[in-house]
Amino acid sequence: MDQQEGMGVSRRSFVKGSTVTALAALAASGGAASLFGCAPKETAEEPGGRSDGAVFANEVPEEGEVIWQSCCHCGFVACPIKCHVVDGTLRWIDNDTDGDPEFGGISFRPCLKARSVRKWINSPERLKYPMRRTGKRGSGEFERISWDEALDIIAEKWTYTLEKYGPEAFYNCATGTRNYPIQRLMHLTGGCLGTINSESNGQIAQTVNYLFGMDPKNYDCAGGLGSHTSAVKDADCGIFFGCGSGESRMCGMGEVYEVAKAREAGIPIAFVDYRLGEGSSGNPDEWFPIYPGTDGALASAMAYVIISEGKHDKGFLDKYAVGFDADTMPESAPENSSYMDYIMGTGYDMVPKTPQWAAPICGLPAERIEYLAHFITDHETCFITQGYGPQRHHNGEWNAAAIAALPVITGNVGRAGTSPGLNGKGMQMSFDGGMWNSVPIGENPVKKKISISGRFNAIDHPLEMTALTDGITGGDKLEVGIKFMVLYEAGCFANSSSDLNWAATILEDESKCEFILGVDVIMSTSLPYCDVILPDLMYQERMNFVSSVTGGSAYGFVFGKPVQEPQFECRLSYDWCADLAERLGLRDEFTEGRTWEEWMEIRYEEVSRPSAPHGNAPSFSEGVEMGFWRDPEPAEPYIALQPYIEDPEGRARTTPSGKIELYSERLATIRDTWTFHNGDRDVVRPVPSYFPEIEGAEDVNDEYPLMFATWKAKNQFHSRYQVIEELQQACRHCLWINPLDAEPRGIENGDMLIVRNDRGAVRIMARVTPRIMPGVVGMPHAHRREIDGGVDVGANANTLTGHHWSPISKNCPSTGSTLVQVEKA
Ligand SMILES: Nc1nc2c(c(=O)[nH]1)N[C@H]1C(S)=C(S)[C@@H](COP(=O)(O)OP(=O)(O)OC[C@H]3O[C@@H](n4cnc5c(=O)[nH]c(N)nc54)[C@H](O)[C@@H]3O)O[C@H]1N2
Ligand SMILES: Nc1nc2c(c(=O)[nH]1)N[C@H]1C(S)=C(S)[C@@H](COP(=O)(O)OP(=O)(O)OC[C@H]3O[C@@H](n4cnc5c(=O)[nH]c(N)nc54)[C@H](O)[C@@H]3O)O[C@H]1N2
Ligand SMILES: [Mo]
Repeated sequence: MDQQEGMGVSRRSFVKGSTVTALAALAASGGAASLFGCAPKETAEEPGGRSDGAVFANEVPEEGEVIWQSCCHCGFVACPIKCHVVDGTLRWIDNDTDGDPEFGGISFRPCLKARSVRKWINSPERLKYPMRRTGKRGSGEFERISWDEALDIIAEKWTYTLEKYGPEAFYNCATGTRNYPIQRLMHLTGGCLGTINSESNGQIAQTVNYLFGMDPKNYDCAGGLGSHTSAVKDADCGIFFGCGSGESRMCGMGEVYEVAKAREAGIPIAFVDYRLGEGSSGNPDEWFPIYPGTDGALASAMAYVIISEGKHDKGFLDKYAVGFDADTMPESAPENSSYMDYIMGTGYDMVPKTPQWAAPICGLPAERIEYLAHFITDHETCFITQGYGPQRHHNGEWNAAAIAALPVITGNVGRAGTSPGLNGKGMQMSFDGGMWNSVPIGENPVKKKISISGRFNAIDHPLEMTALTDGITGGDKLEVGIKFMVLYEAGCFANSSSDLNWAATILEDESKCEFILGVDVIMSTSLPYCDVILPDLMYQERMNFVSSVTGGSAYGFVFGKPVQEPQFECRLSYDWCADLAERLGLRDEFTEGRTWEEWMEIRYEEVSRPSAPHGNAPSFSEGVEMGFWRDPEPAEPYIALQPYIEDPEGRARTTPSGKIELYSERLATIRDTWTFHNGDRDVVRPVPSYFPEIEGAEDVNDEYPLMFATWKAKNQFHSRYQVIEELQQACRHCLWINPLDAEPRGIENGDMLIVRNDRGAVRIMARVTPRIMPGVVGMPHAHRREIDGGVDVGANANTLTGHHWSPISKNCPSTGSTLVQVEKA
């Protein structure tokens, strides 16, 4: 595939723009360096492609200077990479080859993405200069400006917005953590509208809150995190619901390794997913396919089998939980409203949740549902966990809760070999709001927060948004919409949002969000909607201290030093934020007289070093000298809720009852007081249960007969690494479709398809495979959106996904809750 074609953002639309065309022509004539990747590469590759310093497999590479860095990408995983720098350029990347025998001699092995980051850092696609938009929003027409000009514009818009609309009009649209320098500056000028939940785990975080109680300090449940996956080694069996760790935690010492070790030791493991992904290493015997969004039905039916056979752990439930049956109901609860009433059909909808009830809903035969229930009860200890797939749905809170109820009713909680049905994680040390360190962001004077999926709503119709309708926290309603938005390392308009054609109409209207600043490293799909663009350094080009390593049982710290000097006019964001702070009269308050490196040291010594479990972490200066420090003492896996199980009074949960709440009075209040967007399709119950998602298994129809779902591709991290052509070739962006669905449509492997619904259409290649259930089609998310004749020929999944908020967290489903039709292009 031609790289120019593949990377297209908008290469086509950029080149249309007159300014850019002129600049591209200039660059082509050899006159000027290109602004970004729309113009030929400065140093053209020679035939054989070696001018960029590539090291070939059979060459003995020049050692150069070794600088440790980390990949920093897979969520709670950050693989160390050993960078070899020759003549000031990152030339090749090695992994940690000093594997400690304690860890079976296996090193911290990064996947191919991390090892090829050289191609990204040195990519001609990199943003090079600050730019100002010259055409309409979305047109992709920009002109180069100086840093001074860019910062002057930003400062002027900042002051204007603050004076005209106040701090609530500011919004930092960043994925996951927001511990960025720009956030600190916003807090210093009066604050900004905040965000609750994340696109990663917003729904399960709410489930955890109501079921187990958030424990922000101890963090054992915050964000939907269960025990370390390595705890599976002490289990007799395991069930993984929608865990894509074979793709999403690929590190050599990560979760995949932990699961593989457990299997080698003979621990049987079942995977529940609508597709046979790498998580189950392609072993179909362990695959339990169910329709997307129906985990709640499956788990409820498993609970029915367990309870009707008397295999639930009544002693555990009476001691540690409320609401399982009439014996532990809170006073406010009406009769017949326990979890058991829901499951046995003696309350709520009066339907017994038998395997026969669930089978047609989730598509798994009743015998297989019984098998899974017995799989838990026939074993002494079952490690029950879920990835983030099941919860990223319109009914996601309920899928997550119904799964998490299974370990609770069987007493598989808080002891060796268990996880409370929540997402696993790897060893890591305290990270204070982000896995990599940054400056402290301080307190946000604005207390109001919107759900992360509410940002387009808060641009479009903010004054309609209230606490009881839209889950605003920290206030009753919004007073003003988002007027000044920063997309800092955020694919806000592509990956982390849904229904992009709708979102585009909102961003195109300049009277709504008046100023959008984009800070990125390449021309992402979102940047054409920005008014000013700033080129950032990549992680590996800055001091980058990371306190989490593999996702498995091994861990350490990477004290990354910049591998290269900044290229072109790319700048460290802390530095330009300080210059911006100066224009706003706040330089000293912003920097407190410190450099970025000094902040790193302070944050390490104050926050991270003390959190190392064996108290043996090196000092910052020692660490920088070493580059990479691993804890020589192997750590025992962390078991979620263990403190509570061992000391239920002393370490009570943060729920109102202090216990695990299978019946939640707080949820009953939400049900009774909130107004829901989706009428009776938005169900809130005080007990873990199932309800059908919008555009889910129960809504398929003649027009849109296929469920559409998405996952994380192993060759990219969301949209990141897409600039590396080889990774894209190794794992093509395809629509998985079962032969039973392909055949009647005349579709064969490799055919180009159109996937469409009322929201949009994408063009993508067919991958006909029995590894996806009939009735479901799917593809990795986060490909570049590129509209051509009304069709997204880049095939970004979110051109198709619906903006159906889940009832409690008001998060968008994005992973599923979408129906489509598929035809040959
Ligand atoms: N290679 C790579 N790794 C990544 C990322 C990446 O983009 N690329 N992203 C990182 C980030 S930010 C995150 S949040 C994590 C997420 O990592 P995971 O928790 O693994 O999340 P997903 O891949 O979204 O979904 C996991 C699995 O759930 C399945 N699934 C989807 N819907 C359902 C459902 O309703 N029921 C069931 N049973 N299964 C379902 C999907 O097919 C997928 O196999 O990954 C991180 N790691
Ligand atoms: N359909 C569907 N949608 C989903 C999901 C799904 O499973 N399915 N998953 C959701 C999840 S879990 C997540 S976390 C979101 C992720 O969504 P995003 O966070 O929007 O995805 P990324 O592609 O990681 O985008 C971040 C941007 O950061 C830029 N970037 C990379 N490195 C740097 C850097 O060093 N500095 C700066 N300034 N910028 C940088 C990238 O070029 C990119 O434009 O997507 C969500 N959306
Ligand atoms: Mo995520």
